[in-house]
Amino acid sequence: MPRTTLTQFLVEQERAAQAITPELRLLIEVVARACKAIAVNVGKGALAGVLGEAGGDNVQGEAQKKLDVISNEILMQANEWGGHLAAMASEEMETIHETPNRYPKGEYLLLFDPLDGSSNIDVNVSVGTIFSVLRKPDDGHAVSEASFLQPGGAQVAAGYAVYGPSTVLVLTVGTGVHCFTLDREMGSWVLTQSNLTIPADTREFAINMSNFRHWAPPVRRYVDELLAGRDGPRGRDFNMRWVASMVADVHRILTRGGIFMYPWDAREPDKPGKLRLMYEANPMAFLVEQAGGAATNGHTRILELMPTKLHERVAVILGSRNEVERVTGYHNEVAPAP
Ligand code: AHM
Ligand code: MG
Repeated sequence: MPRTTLTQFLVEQERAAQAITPELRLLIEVVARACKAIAVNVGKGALAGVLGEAGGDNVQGEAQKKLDVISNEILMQANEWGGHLAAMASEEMETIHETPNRYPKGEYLLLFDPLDGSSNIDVNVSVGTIFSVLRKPDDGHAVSEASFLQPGGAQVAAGYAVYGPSTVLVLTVGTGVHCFTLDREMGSWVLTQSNLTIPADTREFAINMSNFRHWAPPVRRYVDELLAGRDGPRGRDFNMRWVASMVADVHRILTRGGIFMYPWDAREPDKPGKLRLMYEANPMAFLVEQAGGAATNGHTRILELMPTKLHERVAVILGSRNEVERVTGYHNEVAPAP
């Protein structure tokens, strides 16, 4: 069987499915190439002196790791000259980065979390890159932060890479979810699974249980019922997994089902959640819905939320449809969607 590379796949999406423009194809190829470079750096670890803290904080007040900074640089440099982007935004940068005037400007906007799960870097557990692509609004205005403030439903492509035992790239352009594995010898992404589908039911959940006391009653109720197992109202046992890298947790769910939650909690009541809407929740919600799953903030589909700022946070509940609908129902019983 001949192998399908990412390039072939994208050309087919452009030609036959007419799902992408040549510019979007270039954009995705450039992001995928940057992910290869990040994989090389992550893989060298202590040998290249890339582990540990960078010595500063990002815009969210979180300590940056050296690899956060390196990954951000790789994605920025790879993307700014190709002529496909109007601007970029990143978890690691306070404001947007416009394509410099010395390069041609394109019609797309790229958002990314360059290295998600970075608390896992130093302990050699899977980390990854998450990205989301929007079109610059055709409103005659120069690109600005406001150009990025579009609901997740407007994404034209989204994906993530996981730097794990193998390096994978999972992608959607709105025609299902497809998984590519990096052939390290050839240096190419090879299609290894098409049309990933999340089963509607599951017996596996992912949540940071140490926050139990801070959760809202609907989340406590749901998790209590899971923990009660076959003696409780669900009448069956559930298993728990928590990698603390969203990329790895979502990849498991896209592979074999499950529910992932990082719900609102009372630690910082003014923040709706820990995870960021525009470059974590939106791309993952697009992928999960494309695979037949569901993604809400407890009340509303994530893809329908209108962002008000670039680094906005959001509660996230995603994965197997029947479980997500159950938790969302528990929230809406207590208080209907605002
Ligand atoms: P990061 O983007 O700074 O790495 O933070 C996001 C990560 C997610 O990958 C993961 O699901 C979550 O934070 C883990 O949080 P916690 O350490 O509270 O369990
Ligand atoms: Mg992250």
